Amino acid sequence: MRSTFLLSFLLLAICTPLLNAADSDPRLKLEKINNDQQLNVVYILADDHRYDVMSFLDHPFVQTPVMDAMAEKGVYFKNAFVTTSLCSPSRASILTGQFMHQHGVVDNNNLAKKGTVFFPQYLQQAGYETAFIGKWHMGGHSDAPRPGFDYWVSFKGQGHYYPPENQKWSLNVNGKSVPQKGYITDELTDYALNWLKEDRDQEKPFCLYLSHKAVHGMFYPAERHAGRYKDKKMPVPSTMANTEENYKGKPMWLKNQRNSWHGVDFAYHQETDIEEHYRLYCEALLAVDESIGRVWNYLKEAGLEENTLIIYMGDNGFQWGEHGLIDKRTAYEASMRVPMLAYCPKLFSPGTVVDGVVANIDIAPSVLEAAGLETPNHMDGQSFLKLAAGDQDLSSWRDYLLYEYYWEWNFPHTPTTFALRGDRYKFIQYHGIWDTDELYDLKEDPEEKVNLINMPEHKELVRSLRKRLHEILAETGGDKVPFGQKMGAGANRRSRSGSEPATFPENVYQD
Ligand SMILES: [Ca+2]
Repeated sequence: MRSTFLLSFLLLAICTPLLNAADSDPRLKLEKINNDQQLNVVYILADDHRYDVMSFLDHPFVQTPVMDAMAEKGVYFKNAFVTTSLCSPSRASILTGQFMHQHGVVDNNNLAKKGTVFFPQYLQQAGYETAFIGKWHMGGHSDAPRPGFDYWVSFKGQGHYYPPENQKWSLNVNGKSVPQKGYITDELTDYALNWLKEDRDQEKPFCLYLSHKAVHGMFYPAERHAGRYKDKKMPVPSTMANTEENYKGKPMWLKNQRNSWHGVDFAYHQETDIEEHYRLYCEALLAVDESIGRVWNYLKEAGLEENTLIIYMGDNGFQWGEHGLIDKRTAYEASMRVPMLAYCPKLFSPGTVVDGVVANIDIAPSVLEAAGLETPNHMDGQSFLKLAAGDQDLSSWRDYLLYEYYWEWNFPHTPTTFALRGDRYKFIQYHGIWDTDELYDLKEDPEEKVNLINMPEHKELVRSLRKRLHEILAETGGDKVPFGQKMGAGANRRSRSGSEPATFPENVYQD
C-alpha cells in the first residue's frame, strides 16, 4: 500500500512539471482563424464499433435511437475511415491529426514520438478547459494523466467492463487510484456528466473527450441489456463462405488468415461461436448509445446545445465474417470504415449526409477550427467543418485517403499494408510478402468481391494509384517501414481441422 502511494506521489511529482512545461510551450499557440468562434466540443469515441451497426442504416435488429437522432438532426459521414485500423495507432491519429508513421504509435505497444502534441494541448493554450475520460491505451501499461488534460479518468490497457475481482483500484482519477464501481460505459458517462456539471470551470469553453471501452472484445453488455438479442441472427456477409468464387483472384494471405487467430475457422484460437460474440457486441453497444444520449440531454438542459459541437465515432471497424475474417487491421471496408456522426445546430443543417472521404486524422483539425484555431502544418488531416456545413465543394476535398498498417509479430497473419481509398476505387499494396495486390471498384462492387488488379483495362489506373501512393508516403515521410523487437512466436497457430492453406495466386504461375 505504502509503495503504491509512494509510486503515485512520485509519478505525480514527475508528471506535473512536465505538464506545466508543455502548457507554456510556444509551439502550442496557434493562429486564430475566427476570433468569435470558441465552440464547446464533446468528442465521444467507441472502440471497434463498425460502420453499419446503427438502426438508421437498417440494421436487422440493433436499436440505436440516439445515434439515429444525431444523423437525423445533424450530420452523417457515410464515408468515414481510419488511416490505420488498430486501436492505439488510430487513437493517436485522432489526437494528433497525423498518420501513424508520423506520430510513431505504430502498434498497440509503442509510445508516441517525443514531442508529439495532442490537440487538447492547443485548446488549453487557447483558454479551454479539457477532460479525458476513458480508454487511452497508448503506451505501456500506464494510466497516468497525459499532457493536454485538466481532468483525467483512465485505466491501464483495455480496462474492464465490470469491476475486476482481483484488482481493488482500477481507475486513475487525476493521478489517484480509485475503484471501479459499476459497468464501465455507465461509470465513464457518470464521470463525464459530473465534470460537465460540477468539476469544470464554468467560465471557460470546454472540450470533453469521452473514450469508451465498449465495444471491444471480449464483449460484456450492461446487465439491463444482457440477452436482449439472444434470439437474433448475425447478418452473414456473402464473402464469408469458403468458396472458390470468394477466393478467386484474392491474395494468398487472405485465405491463410481464415484459419488463424483472426479468421472464422479458428477465431481467437478457440471454439468460438462468432454469432454469439456478435450478439453480445450489439448488446454492449446499447449502453454507448445511451451514454451519448445522457451527455446530449445534459447539454440541452444546461442550454449548451447550441454552442457545442458533438462528434461520435469509432476508433476502427470490425470484420464480422467478411472475407472469412474477424477483427480489424486489414484495408477492407469492414475494417477501415467507421461510424461518424456530428451535431452542432450552429454549424450544420439537420439531416446532412457527407459523401466525402473523411478520416480520424481530420478530427483534430476540425475541433481546432471549432475553437477558431488554424490547423498546424504538421497535421496530415483537414477540417471537415465546411464540408459538413455545405460551404466546401467536394472538388476541393481529398480524392484519395492513405491507409497504412505495419505487420505485427504477435499477429503474424496480416501483412504490412498500404492502400488508397477514394470515393470509387481502392488500391491495396502489400509489403514483404510474395502475393498479389488488389484493386476494387467500390461503386460496382461494394463488398470487394472482384479483384481488378490484373485486368488490362485497369492497368493505367493501377499504375497511377501506385505512383500516387508512393508520392503521398514520400511527401509525409512514410516511405520507411519501422519494426520492433520480436518478443515471441505470436498468435501463429492454425487449426488442423480448419481450412487448407492457399495456393499462389493464378497470375504468378508460368506454364
Ligand atoms: Ca479499437
